[in-house]
Amino acid sequence: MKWNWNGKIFDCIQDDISAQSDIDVVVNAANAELVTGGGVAGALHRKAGPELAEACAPHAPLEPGEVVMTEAFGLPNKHVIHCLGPIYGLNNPSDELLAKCYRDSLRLAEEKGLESIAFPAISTGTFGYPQHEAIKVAIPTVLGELENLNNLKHVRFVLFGSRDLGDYEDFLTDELGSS
Ligand code: AR6
Repeated sequence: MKWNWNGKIFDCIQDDISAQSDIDVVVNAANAELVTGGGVAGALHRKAGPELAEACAPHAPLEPGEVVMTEAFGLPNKHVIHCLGPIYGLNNPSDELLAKCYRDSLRLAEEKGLESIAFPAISTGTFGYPQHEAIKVAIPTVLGELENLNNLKHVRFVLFGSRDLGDYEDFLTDELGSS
């Protein structure tokens, strides 16, 4: 589904985050060492190739909530923003750290003059953040921050499962109305 809201475009789709060819910057749900892994990090590093890990190395280790940007190499995007989401119940306060990931990713993209960004559901896989709790942080944080930004015009949420997609669509419809 797709929404137009205050001159910005939001959409959410069920897809692979490493296949977003119409998007300037994709966000990686990274590990602290900024190396390949499972889930989102594995998909992005595999498609980008080994140069991505080389470009990441000087930035490691990340602290929970921290974000950094690199080139995208073999990915069909200009850049990758790597963020370390909180491990649910271990890195506290998890909601504030998760919000920081979304907010600082948007700010970094804006500073770079980028117009479109795609987010996965950060921390909701290996890091154990319940999806219905994470949505309540992710969407309001993005909507609130985007009002302050000029360059960024398009935000995409990329979900892996159909149930996750449905949850995002329901939440965005409640916030923004029918698409
Ligand atoms: N495209 C979009 N979403 C995906 C993809 C994909 N290719 N693969 C999984 N998801 P996770 P985290 C969904 O585990 O919880 C890694 O191993 C998945 O269903 O990738 O932040 C790293 O190395 C889930 O909803 O990220 C770290 O150690 C969401 O993306 C650790 O896991 C996030 O799942 C990071 O854990």
